[in-house]
Amino acid sequence: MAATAEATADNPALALQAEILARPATAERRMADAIRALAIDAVETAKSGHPGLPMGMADAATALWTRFLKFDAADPHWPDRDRFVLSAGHGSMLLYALLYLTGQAGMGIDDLKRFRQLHSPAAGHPEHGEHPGIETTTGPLGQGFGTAVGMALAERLLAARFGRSLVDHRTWVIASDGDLMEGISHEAASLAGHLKLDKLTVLWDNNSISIDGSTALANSDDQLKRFAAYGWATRQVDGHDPAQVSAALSMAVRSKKPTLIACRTIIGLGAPTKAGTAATHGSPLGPAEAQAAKAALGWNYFPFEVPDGILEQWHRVGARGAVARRAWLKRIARHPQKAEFERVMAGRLPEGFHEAIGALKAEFAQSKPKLASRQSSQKALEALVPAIPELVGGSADLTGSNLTLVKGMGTIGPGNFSGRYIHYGIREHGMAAAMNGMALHGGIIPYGGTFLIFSDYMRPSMRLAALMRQRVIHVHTHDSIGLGEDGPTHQPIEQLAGLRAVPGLYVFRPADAIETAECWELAVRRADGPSVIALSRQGLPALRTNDATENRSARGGYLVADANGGRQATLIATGSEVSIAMAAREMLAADGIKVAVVSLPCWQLFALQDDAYRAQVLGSVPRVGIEAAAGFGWERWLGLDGIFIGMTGFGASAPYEDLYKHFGITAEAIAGAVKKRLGQ
Ligand SMILES: Cc1ncc(C[n+]2csc(CCOP(=O)(O)OP(=O)(O)O)c2C)c(N)n1
Ligand SMILES: [Mg+2]
Repeated sequence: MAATAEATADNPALALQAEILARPATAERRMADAIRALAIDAVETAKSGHPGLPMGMADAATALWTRFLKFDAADPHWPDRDRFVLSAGHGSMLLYALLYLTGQAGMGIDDLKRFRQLHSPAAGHPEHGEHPGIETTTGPLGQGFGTAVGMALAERLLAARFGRSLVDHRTWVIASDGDLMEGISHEAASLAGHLKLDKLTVLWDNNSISIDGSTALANSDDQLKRFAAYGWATRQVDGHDPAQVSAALSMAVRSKKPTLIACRTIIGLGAPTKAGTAATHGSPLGPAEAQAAKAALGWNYFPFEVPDGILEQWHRVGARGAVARRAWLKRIARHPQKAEFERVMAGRLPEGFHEAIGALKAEFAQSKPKLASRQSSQKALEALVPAIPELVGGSADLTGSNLTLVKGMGTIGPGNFSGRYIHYGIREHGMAAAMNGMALHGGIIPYGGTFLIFSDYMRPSMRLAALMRQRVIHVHTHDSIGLGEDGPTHQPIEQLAGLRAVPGLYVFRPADAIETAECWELAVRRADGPSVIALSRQGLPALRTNDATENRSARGGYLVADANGGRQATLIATGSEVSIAMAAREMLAADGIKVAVVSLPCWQLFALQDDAYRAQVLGSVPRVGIEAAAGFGWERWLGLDGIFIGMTGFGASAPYEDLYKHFGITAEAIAGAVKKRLGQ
C-alpha cells in the first residue's frame, strides 16, 4: 500500500530517472532496453513476477555481459567459462532475457512467453537444470552469494591442480539489498575475503528498495565499509552509466581481492510513476504503466519483439567467447592432464577407488574394532582421500571433533589453494553454500563437518543441494544424546527427522565401523544428490564381523541378526542404538523370546527397495523402533501399533551412559517393552 502512495508525483526517484532517460540512447542502452522490455512483457503475460530488478540492473548487466563475461553461447557447458550467478533470483527475467538475447539454445522467445508456467525453463526463480546457463538455483536470498564463493574457490583449487592453461575464469554475481542483509552474506563475504578469492566480483544492485519500502526502514549498514573490513576491494558507481560500471569491472579484474561494486540504480527504471518504488519489485507494472514505460524508453515494438539490429548485437555478444573457447580446446587437446581433468569435471570417480574401501572393510571385519563412528569415518577418509583426488574436505572449526582431516591433505589458506582441506571457521551456513558452489562448479566432491545439531544452521543450503541434486557430503558428528556432557543445546533431537524429510537428501546413520565405510562409499558414489553421514561421539562395538564383502547398507536397511526361526518381534534401530538392540535381543533370547534386529542406516535407500524385501526385513510380528532422537517419522516403519523407544523431549547434561539410562533407551527397556507387547 505504501508503495502505491509513493508512486505519485512526489516520488523523488522520478527526477533522477528523467535525467537518466535523457542520456543519449547508445547501442548499449538499446541493448539494455531489450532486457527491460522483455522483463516487462514476460511479467505482464504471466501476470506475476519481478520487473524491478531486471529494469534496474539492465545497464550494469549489459556492461558485464558485453565486455567482461567469458562465455560462448554455443557451448554453455564449457568448463573454463566464467560463472554468472544471479543471487537475487527474483530478478530471474534478467537472466532469462540475457540467455535468450545471446542466442542460447533452450531459452527461446516462446519460453519467455511461458515465463512462470509449468515446464517452462523460465521458472519463477532460476532453477539449476532448467538451462545450462543457470549456474545455480537462486531465490532464497543470500544463497547465490554463498554458492558463488564456493564456485570461486573451486576455480582456484582446480587452477592450482591443473594450471592456468585449463582453469582461468571468474565468478560474477548480481546481488540485491536482500542478499546483503541476509546473515549468510556475512559468513560468505568474510570467508571470501579471508581466502583472497580475487576472481570473485559482486555487483550489488544498490537501489535502496526492498519489499516493505525503503531499505532505510530496516538497515543502515555501510556496505562498502563492511566489505572493506572483510578484505574486499570496493567501488561505488552509477549503475546506469556503462562507462562507470565498466571501469569498476576492469578494476575488479586487476584486484588482488574479491570486489564489491555498489551499483546505484533505480528499481524499475523506465516505469513513469512506479520507478524507484517497491511497487515494481514483485508485481506486473499493469498494462498502462507497462505501455508508458516502453514509451518512456522509446521502445516502440510489439510485446516480445526485439528488433533485428539489437538482437544481432546481442548474438555477437553470445559468440564473443568462441575464440577463447577454441583456443582452450586446443590447449586441452595436448594437455598431459586432459583425461584426468575431463574425468573430474564429468564427476566420474577414479577406477578402482572402491578397492581402498573394500580393503578397509576387510580389515574392520578382522580387527572388530570398537570405535566411535566418527573415528571409523576418519578411517574411511584415510582410504578415500588418497584414492579420490577431487575430494576436498573441511570443517566449521570442529576438525578435531568431526575427524574430517586426514594426513597429507594440506591446508587451504589465503591465496594458497594447493591443499585439500578448508578451515571454514565458525560459518556453517557459509560452508554449506560454498560446498554447493564447489559441487556445481564441477571437478570437486566437497565434504564438510560440524555437529549434527548445527545442521540447523545450514539447512537452507542443504535443501538447495537436494533440490539441485548436487553431490555434497555432510559429516555430522555428535549425532545424539550420546555426546553426553555438552547437554541439550548440543544434543540433536529433531534433526534426523527434519533432514530425512528433505526430498532427495540421503541421511546415513551407520551402526559400526563396517557400516560407516559402506555409507561413505554410498555417499561418494552418489553422483546425483547430497548426503548426511550422522556419526557418534561415543564408541560403538563391531556388529558386522563376517559379511564385509557386500555393501549391505546399500539397501538402506537389512537384518543384522535374524531370529533363527519363529521371529516374535523385530527390533529396528539406527546408528548407536543398533548395538543396544543387539543386547536386548540377547537378553530376550535368554528368556526364550526370539527377535530379529534390523539396522536401518538410510531410510531413503530402504524406501527404494521393493515391497517384498522390505516386508521380509521388517517382518509381520510386532515392531520396536529404537533411536536416540524424536520418534517423528518412525511410524512409517513401525505402523500404527509399533513401539518407539527414543526421545520425547530435549536431552540433558551428563555422562552419556547415564543419559541413556535416564531416558530409558536401554536393552532392559527394549526387552521389557517386547515382553509387555507379547504379554509375557
Ligand atoms: C531468505 C529470503 N527471505 C525472504 C525472501 C522474500 N523476498 C524476495 S525479494 C525480497 C527483498 C527484496 O529486496 P531486494 O533484495 O533489495 O530486491 P529488489 O526489490 O531491490 O529487487 C524478499 C524479502 C526471499 N526470497 N528469501
Ligand atoms: Mg533492493
